[in-house]
Amino acid sequence: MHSEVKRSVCPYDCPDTCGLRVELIADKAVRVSGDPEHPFTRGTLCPKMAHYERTVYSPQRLTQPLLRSGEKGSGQFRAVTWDEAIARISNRWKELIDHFGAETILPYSYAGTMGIVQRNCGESFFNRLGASRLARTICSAAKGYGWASVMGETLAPHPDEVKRSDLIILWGTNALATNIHFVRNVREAKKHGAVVWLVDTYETPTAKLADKVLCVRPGSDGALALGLMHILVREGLQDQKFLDDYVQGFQAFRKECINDFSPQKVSQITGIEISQLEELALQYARARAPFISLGSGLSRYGNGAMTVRIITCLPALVGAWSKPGGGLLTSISSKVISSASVVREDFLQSPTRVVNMNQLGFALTELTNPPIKSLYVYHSNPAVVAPDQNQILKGLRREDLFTVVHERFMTDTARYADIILPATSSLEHADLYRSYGSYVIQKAAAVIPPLGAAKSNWDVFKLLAQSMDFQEPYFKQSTEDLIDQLIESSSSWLSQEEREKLSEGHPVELKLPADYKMTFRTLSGKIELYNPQEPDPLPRYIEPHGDKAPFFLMSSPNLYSLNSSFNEREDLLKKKKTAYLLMNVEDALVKNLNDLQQVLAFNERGEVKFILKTTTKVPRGVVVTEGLFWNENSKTSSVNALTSQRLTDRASASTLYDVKVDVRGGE
Ligand SMILES: Nc1nc2c(c(=O)[nH]1)N[C@H]1C(S)=C(S)[C@@H](COP(=O)(O)OP(=O)(O)OC[C@H]3O[C@@H](n4cnc5c(=O)[nH]c(N)nc54)[C@H](O)[C@@H]3O)O[C@H]1N2
Ligand SMILES: Nc1nc2c(c(=O)[nH]1)N[C@H]1C(S)=C(S)[C@@H](COP(=O)(O)OP(=O)(O)OC[C@H]3O[C@@H](n4cnc5c(=O)[nH]c(N)nc54)[C@H](O)[C@@H]3O)O[C@H]1N2
Ligand code: SF4
Ligand SMILES: [Mo]
Repeated sequence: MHSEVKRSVCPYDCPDTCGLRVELIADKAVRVSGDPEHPFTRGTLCPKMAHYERTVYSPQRLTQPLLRSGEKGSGQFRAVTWDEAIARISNRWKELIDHFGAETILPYSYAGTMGIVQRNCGESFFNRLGASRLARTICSAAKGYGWASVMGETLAPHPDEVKRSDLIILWGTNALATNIHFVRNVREAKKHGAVVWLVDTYETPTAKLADKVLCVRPGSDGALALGLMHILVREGLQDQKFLDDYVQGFQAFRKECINDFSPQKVSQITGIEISQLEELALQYARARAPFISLGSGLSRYGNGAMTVRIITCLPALVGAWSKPGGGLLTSISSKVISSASVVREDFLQSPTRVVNMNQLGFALTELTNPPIKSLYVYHSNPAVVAPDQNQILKGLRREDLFTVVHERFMTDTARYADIILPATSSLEHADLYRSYGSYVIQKAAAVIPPLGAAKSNWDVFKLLAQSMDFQEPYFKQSTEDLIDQLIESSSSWLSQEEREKLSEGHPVELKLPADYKMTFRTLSGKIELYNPQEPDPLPRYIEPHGDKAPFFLMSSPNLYSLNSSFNEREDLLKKKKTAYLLMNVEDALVKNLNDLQQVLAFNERGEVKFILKTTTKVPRGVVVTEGLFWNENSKTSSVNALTSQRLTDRASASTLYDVKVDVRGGE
């Protein structure tokens, strides 16, 4: 039979944003592969997306609107038409708005799809409605804040820069699982002799890539960075010319921030041997072009923003920015395409209440004036991914909470819905994608028709707008119209020809100015070790929150899933196996626990079953689990039954790794 190939883009929350080739036979996607013409990902995909068609055509896909017919959470539903589902939602919302005001409605969304339109279009609808707003800070807000407090809006280094580095620090990033195309660049640098250090809380799978591994005590990386800077300044290895010309506040920083972070003190705080501190500091200072790739893990602590702020000072001390191959890459947030035209802040009649997404449990059970009476969840699975699961589930069980979930699958969140709306997969709707790991932008058209009655996020908001009697012509536009406006808004960055290429679905890479790495977009025009805009103008080490329990709990990503996505896939679940808890062999001995026995990790918030794996790759006092499971397939709570709703020092982000537990054997 005749087959054709169309381009698409991976929609998931992953820095790589791979270009896809979708092979179609009679409107059916039969094979998904990498697009060799994509400038960054160049034709390879991760194991999750290599069979994306299995997700798209999964027998578990939701294909029609459903109305709850049993107890909340029982998973019993009956099919209804779209007309009935939408009418029920808008009627209920109108009643609730009359009684409580529109802020009684809380939208909850995050990153099921990273497409600019489908990810953000709900904001325009809820702004117009006057609903509560959601602070979408679960992932990397503190990391972004820490970077910006030193570098402002300076453009991040291109990911190819690392190929020319001779000393690479992979800092709090399990890149072999989460950023595989960047790893390819690191491998290339290694071929040319680069030395790779990994700084993490345990020997992650990425340790395979590293020449040296430093296991740091969770939440103490700020002290580590201060210690490294102390040593290199003690040795007089700072780049004084660079500091004089391009950096604000080095003398004050030297005197007040790094002076008393001696190797002895830092070793005590971080658990790292003095000799290792000295070795890394000297290698970093003497490298021709040192490069740091900074992950988000270390920013998800009570001191997360400050930790990132301190680490971001490091390259300035050695003038890494002026060297081809040097710098620090945390995240690429190109301002080339703004989402303003789909967020429509101008629809807000007055500033509405903001609810933090990391405190959903609190919002559903304790918030008043007005209480949350309706929750609308789309492209997120808060019952599994958000902290303090038990309090969230308590909220979701409330009989008086009207919950609507727009989803592709029967997730743990969807189980608690009063109404479920079926969502399209990325092959069934159009969008425009920018990446946070490269400077490539790409549009993807819909390449197959929607499965069953599934609809895209924007198409549902259009129906809701009509049913809520919104008159704005804005809500009559097609997804294509919105994409065209976004592309148009990039005219100061992209030429006419580039915009045409983009409209036709080709990947387009932003051309960076030759001096972009040395153009510091801060208020002072310099790198701001001293930042007078900050409540504390100089960075200082602060401690993480911690808990009163013996083990720090790391819940890191897994190669075979992405947050709670891909749990629908039998093939990937088989590889992911089960929820293991990795523990140091000596800790297990002291606790009288055996390899592969069932254990319970617990703290004051909850308890979760795991299969114990004893190992020497995890230091004492730390336990690790990799990947999130649906409660339904793991038959236990999500690891987030243990995490807390506490927020970071700045930017109100999550503190998902700043949590301690105890462990015991048992059913
Ligand atoms: N303990 C712990 N918790 C974590 C993390 C961790 O490392 N440890 N990681 C955190 C991080 S970094 C993040 S970013 C968050 C992520 O949290 P979420 O953004 O909630 O991510 P997912 O679990 O992938 O859930 C996305 C859901 O969106 C659905 N979906 C996909 N496409 C569409 C669409 O087009 N429309 C609609 N309506 N639905 C769609 C998918 O089926 C999926 O169920 O989780 C956080 N939670
Ligand atoms: N396969 C796969 N890919 C993914 C995801 C996934 O779940 N699976 N998630 C996606 C998402 S939403 C995101 S945000 C990105 C995240 O990608 P990155 O931000 O690059 O971070 P991760 O690779 O998640 O790794 C976080 C690491 O931080 C470590 N860590 C925790 N606490 C500390 C600490 O105090 N100090 C140090 N030094 N390290 C610490 C953890 O052990 C873990 O190895 O990856 C994306 N890609
Ligand atoms: S999840 Fe990441 S690595 Fe995998 S295909 Fe998507 S963008 Fe590429
Ligand atoms: Mo994330």
